[in-house]
Amino acid sequence: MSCATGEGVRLAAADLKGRQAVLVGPSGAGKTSFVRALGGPERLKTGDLNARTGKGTHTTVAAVLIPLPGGTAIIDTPGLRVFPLDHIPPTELQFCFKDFAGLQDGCRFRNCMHRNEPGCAVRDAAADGRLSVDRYDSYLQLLGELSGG
Ligand SMILES: Nc1nc2c(ncn2[C@@H]2O[C@H](COP(=O)(O)OP(=O)(O)O)[C@@H](O)[C@H]2O)c(=O)[nH]1
Ligand SMILES: [Mg+2]
Ligand SMILES: [Zn+2]
Repeated sequence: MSCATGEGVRLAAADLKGRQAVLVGPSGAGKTSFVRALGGPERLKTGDLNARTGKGTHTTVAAVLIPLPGGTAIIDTPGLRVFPLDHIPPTELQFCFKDFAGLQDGCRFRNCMHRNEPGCAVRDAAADGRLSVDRYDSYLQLLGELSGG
């Protein structure tokens, strides 16, 4: 859809009618423009396109709930460059990976972190294709970040 041409805006508005929705996405994606296109208040600030990058500039500073005509409520959020996960304890990160479910039961150690422990069923699953290697790598990378290294 495009807020500049109006293409798709009515379709999206119909989808949202009477519902409560949250807009998330990178800064400059056009979230606030979309809220305005739906009939949100003019005072909502949209960013000017950065002349160099052609991307929008960051203007929404906090999440705000905006009631719209027709019973729709929309929550506009500031564009997030990073989505912090540091509220997740490293030992619980594995449970955020739904495709790990059931695999953990096969690990030799009950408190296995699925890194380089012997007898790790999650690592085995990634090795023989039952688990996506990309997903396993994402897990290891996030785990490294959460463990501060
Ligand atoms: N070409 C084009 N520009 C858009 C569209 N939607 C938003 N913009 C422009 O992109 C910039 C950032 O928009 P904004 O709504 O502030 O993005 P936000 O950071 O996601 O809230 C502004 O200059 C908008 O005018 C669109 O559909 N097409
Ligand atoms: Mg915005
Ligand atoms: Zn394991």
